[in-house]
Amino acid sequence: MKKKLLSVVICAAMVSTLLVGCGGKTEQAASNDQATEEAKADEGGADKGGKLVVGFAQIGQESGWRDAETASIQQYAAEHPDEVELKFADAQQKQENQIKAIKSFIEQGVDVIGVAPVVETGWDQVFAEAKDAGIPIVLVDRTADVDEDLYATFIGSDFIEEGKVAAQQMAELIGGKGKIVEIEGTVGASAATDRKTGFDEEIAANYPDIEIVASQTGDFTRAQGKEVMESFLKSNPDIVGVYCHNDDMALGAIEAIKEAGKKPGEDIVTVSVDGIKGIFEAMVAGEANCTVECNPLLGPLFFETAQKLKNGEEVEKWVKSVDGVFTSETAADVIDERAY
Ligand code: GZL
Repeated sequence: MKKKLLSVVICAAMVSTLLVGCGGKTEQAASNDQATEEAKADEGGADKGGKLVVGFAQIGQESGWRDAETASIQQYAAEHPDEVELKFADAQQKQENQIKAIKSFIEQGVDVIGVAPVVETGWDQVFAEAKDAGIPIVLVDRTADVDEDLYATFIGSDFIEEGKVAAQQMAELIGGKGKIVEIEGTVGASAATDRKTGFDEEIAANYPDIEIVASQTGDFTRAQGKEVMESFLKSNPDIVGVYCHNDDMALGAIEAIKEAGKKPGEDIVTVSVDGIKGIFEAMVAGEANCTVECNPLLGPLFFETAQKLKNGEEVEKWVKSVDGVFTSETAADVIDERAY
């Protein structure tokens, strides 16, 4: 239907040009020519009509953070219907579904493709297809292990820094000594790999009396975070802290700690990443201790960046999010102003 509309617009523009006759063209005819040329430039592509048409291949709904990011992207599109058209795909945590979505966006001839790569590897071919089609790829909230010329930019946080800050917070909470455990994010995801690197290297370099006695993936979900913590508590009854690569897993770990008859936030302190509302509620309740923020509200930045790319403007290779750190000391003061 949209393609038909586009061809009608092109025909109408051409007919009006012809009606003016072969002599000097009126201003209207000239502007119709321009419209025809622009429409032709878009021929075979999505119905753009000057609109920014983007495809976004989202990972899924594994965490509160992910839901907040999805809402931010969809809300921006809903609030700017005359400027942007969003084609959104939820991959249910499967890379093959993200790849299928990207291929479909390429066939539809979108202007820009956004993707939150569920894992770092396996993207070279489909990104090369997008490049061959002249469609820039924007990596959002996770990076991919590909040549830099296969994507336009990465919009997201510094996960290594997040891990380093989490280690410093943990050390402060346990007085620089004791046995702790680590619950990792999705295996192969840049956010997990780098948060682990940042944390483990900081502990090894500066806190010789802190021992990470166990580390295992909880796949960024609350349910798996609880399961992993249950097993950790059985095999390590003397741990004093748990570091989780996201708040959802920390909330699961807190449930497990309580069911084991211990006090989360006191007997076992918690440090996690994201800054979702649920962890602020746990900190206010005294059951969690610290969250390192990772801003998910990337919708506006994503569309602004996509528009720059459509306009042929240069963009930074890494558009870094600005993140804060929040503890149980200040949680009650800020919880009401939290946007996610
Ligand atoms: C971080 C993002 C991570 C969040 C998790 O940019 O990729 O994925 O920290 C989410 O909550 O699952």
